[in-house]
Amino acid sequence: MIIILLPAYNEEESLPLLMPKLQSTLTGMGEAFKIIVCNDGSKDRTQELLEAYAATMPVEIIHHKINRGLGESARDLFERASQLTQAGDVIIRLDCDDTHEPEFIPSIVEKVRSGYDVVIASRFAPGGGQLGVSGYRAFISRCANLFMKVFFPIKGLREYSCGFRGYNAAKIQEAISFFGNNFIQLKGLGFTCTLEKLVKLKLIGAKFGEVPFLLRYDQKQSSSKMVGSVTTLGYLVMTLLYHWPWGGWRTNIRKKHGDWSAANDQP
Ligand SMILES: Nc1nc2c(ncn2[C@@H]2O[C@H](COP(=O)(O)OP(=O)(O)OP(=O)(O)O)[C@@H](O)[C@H]2O)c(=O)[nH]1
Ligand SMILES: [Mg+2]
Repeated sequence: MIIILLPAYNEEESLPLLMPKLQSTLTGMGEAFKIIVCNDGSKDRTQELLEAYAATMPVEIIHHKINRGLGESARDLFERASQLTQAGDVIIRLDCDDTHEPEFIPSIVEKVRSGYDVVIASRFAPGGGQLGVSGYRAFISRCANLFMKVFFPIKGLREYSCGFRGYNAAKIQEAISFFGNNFIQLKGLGFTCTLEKLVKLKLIGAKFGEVPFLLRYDQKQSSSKMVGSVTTLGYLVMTLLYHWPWGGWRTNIRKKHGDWSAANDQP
């Protein structure tokens, strides 16, 4: 089975574009699928639209009355997915602002099934790229990825910040049972949770890979919800928590988790 996870906040313009593409791609793959959407206190017609899709597609809605942020939503989505999945299943998380094209899902699923625990849709892999991204934003994104590569090096990875990824469901179940409430710990710090998941999975010996991906920023309908200052603060907090010499994540979790692979800890 393929489980699709969508965090959604005020996405009434994008959902009518994304959902039909998701349906046709997933149906074409000839495998059972389920789409779990977290509608995080949207103030527009997101909930109404999702209820209409749920009548004709295998869509499950997690509804937060109040906007709780991407971290809380990711916690709910991944916990729900880990309850539903079995060994061999693949979890795909993508944005629903119509910049992540579902056409990349089959290559991600194939790579996960070939033995990778985390497969990232990568703008920086050969054959990848981005359309419609301003020079300034592309520069900021490059700097953020460079920062992540220096402080959280993961072998074979060039793309750290893109949320379009596939996960081996069994590894997510392992992560949730190992970390419990702390798999996604940094909740109130903007989009830091996207990097935290990678770091936590690295610490339990996950194998990482990438597939080339074209970010369609030219198709973006909704306004950006990324608050750069809060997310940057989150990255700094996480860097301290990870590298802190006395009981930081790196030393503590390495000690506790026998399978931690030093081979992952290289650029
Ligand atoms: N559940 C939830 N989802 C959110 C929240 N903020 C953003 N999202 C969703 O997370 C995804 C990423 O948000 P975006 O605004 O596209 O952020 P980004 O891709 O980092 O940057 P831009 O595309 O430039 O805006 C989208 O699917 C949003 O709907 C939130 O507070 N809660
Ligand atoms: Mg986006």
